[in-house]
Amino acid sequence: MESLTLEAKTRVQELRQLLQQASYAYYVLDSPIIEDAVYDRLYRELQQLEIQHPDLVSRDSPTQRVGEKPASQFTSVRHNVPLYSLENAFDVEELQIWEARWRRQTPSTKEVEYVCELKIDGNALALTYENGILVRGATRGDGVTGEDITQNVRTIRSIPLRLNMSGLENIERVEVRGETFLPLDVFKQINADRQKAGEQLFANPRNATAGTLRQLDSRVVARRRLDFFAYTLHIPGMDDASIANTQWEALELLQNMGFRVNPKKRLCQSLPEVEEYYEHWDTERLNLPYMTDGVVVKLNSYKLQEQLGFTQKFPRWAVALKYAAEEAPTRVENIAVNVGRTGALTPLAEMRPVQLAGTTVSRATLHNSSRIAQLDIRIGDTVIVRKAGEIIPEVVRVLKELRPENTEEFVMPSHCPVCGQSVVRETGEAVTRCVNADCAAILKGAIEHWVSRDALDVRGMGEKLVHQLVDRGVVHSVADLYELTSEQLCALERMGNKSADKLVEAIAQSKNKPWSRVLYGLGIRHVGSVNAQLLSEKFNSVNELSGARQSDIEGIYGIGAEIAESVYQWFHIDANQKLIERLKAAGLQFVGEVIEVTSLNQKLAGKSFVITGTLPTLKRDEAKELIQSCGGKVTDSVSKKTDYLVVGEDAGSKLEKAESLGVSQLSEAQLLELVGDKI
Ligand code: 1X8
Repeated sequence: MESLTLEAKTRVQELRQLLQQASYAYYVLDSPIIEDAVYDRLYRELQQLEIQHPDLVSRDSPTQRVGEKPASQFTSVRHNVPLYSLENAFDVEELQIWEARWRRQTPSTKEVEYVCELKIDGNALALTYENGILVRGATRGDGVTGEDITQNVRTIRSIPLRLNMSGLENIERVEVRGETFLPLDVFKQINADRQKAGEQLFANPRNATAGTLRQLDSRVVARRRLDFFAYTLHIPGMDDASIANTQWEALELLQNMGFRVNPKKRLCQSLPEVEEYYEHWDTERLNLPYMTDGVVVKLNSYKLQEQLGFTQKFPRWAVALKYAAEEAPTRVENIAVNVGRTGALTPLAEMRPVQLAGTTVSRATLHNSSRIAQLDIRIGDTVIVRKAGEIIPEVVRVLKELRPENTEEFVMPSHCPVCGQSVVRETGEAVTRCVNADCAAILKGAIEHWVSRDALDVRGMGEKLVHQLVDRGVVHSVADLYELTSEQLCALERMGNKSADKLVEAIAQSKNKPWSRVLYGLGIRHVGSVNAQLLSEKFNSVNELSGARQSDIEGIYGIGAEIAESVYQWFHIDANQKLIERLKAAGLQFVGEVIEVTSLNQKLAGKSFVITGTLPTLKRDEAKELIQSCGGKVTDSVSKKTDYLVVGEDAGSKLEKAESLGVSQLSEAQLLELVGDKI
């Protein structure tokens, strides 16, 4: 028995070490060293041993991350070192004022170094380690006291349960501060699940993180995949120069101890360099898989930090340089209804204009009536609007505390606001549609799509012009475009002889566009440019596609049942067949060019690729063309069917997705090697 226990003990230690290394490689370094399945097997072996030998269970065992039964409440804890908040600067000018101020305080200081780090939009955590073991995790609270959420913190995979203390063996206590956050894809998934379950949605990832941290049931927390970046290290006696002299060194130390430190940090030698960093990340941060709301600028030297000290609220040696808000409150003055190309009725909030991320916003999409009901948005409400990247602004939530008495609920109209015909909402669908093929709104949308860049690319045919043509009854179908004369166009507002001639020419030019573009231009539901390409390759003419069975269409790699059904049905509507006949007569391309095997190099045949990030030499289109010319397929999103992810600089969420699915990655150089002598 004795020796059996000893054997078990050795094995347990071995397993823990291996699992800990594997999990560090996976969660902190982003570079797995063993297969998931192998990890699972070793993990289960450890779990079994711990069940058989309960005395061997220890706090730092990888099995202790799964969460425990619900706590009844959290207890308050006083922080060993208070957590300060940061003073905000909202532009470069305020940053300069900040520098001038600290310089006045230490007039003899000349050249300095600044550490720039991204300001993660999450929740601060204070972690305490004793003899290298995590003993406490607490929320920031008011900075002096927070809540003990150790059980929950243990479930965060990128927080080490045991630190690498080599070189720090004599240190008893370590305090680490950092930001915990939900990656954007996890946030979206959580909200999608909540929507399905009819639960209230989280307004943003930070609220979702806060909500998760305050979960009393740490098993729920464990499922939510929180992540963590460490940024501050406190060691009693830290001023001992043998440990660290600067913030930059502290970040390195944190990394060596086993923490994830945000890799986008930069050591700057002057304020203009800081400004450059701030401007660079203003746009680049939108490609990151997590939310950031500014840049934290710190004086690198601990000695200087100590000299400057703290005000009542903030350290004088650091500042948060924030980006323009992407969320703002405003009031809904009306809810209008827009009718799109597919006939979908989209409610639009018309709001009091508000500054958002540098632009004025006065309208936001409300998506559909279920979403309005779910958020309970009424005309007269004060709402929070958000703009994320290039996406159209949207309403995130209602400030119900500010709701006046006379608000008005929105009712989806029973008739199309454009053509007046009855609208349809199919059971199980969120969308209400106008199904009148002659509806002016649908026609306008269809023409705008037809002339758009990725379709027939008719230059000079903008939205205003299309509206005039439809409103004046000059055009009733995209086919009518090909009968337009210069004289007809001249009669329109702001249209001279010359531009009219040019436009007629541009329309004529579109007849040379290939069959795949024509197919895309038809605007069949679910047929975007990628699917149009796939379909046009399989069916070399409209006649072939039109005569295909639904199962033939669905047989194409990358085309699912929903798409196939939509295509099949579209071609079985009389009006659509008539449209094709007219467009054929006008001279548009409904037959593909015979695809010669331009390259005997079909090394990528049957392989599916996704491209992400900026490649060192090839433009994205060039890489795509190269892959296609070698028989490979390029799609926009990573799935289990993806064979390779071609990765460039600053790759975003696609890379994470690929990693989680175990999709192979290629650099540009590896791609070029794969296609060999092709170029
Ligand atoms: C808050 C944050 C800091 C950092 C990143 N994200 C934050 N939200 C950082 O220093 N890298 S520092 C900080 C604070 O001191 N309140």
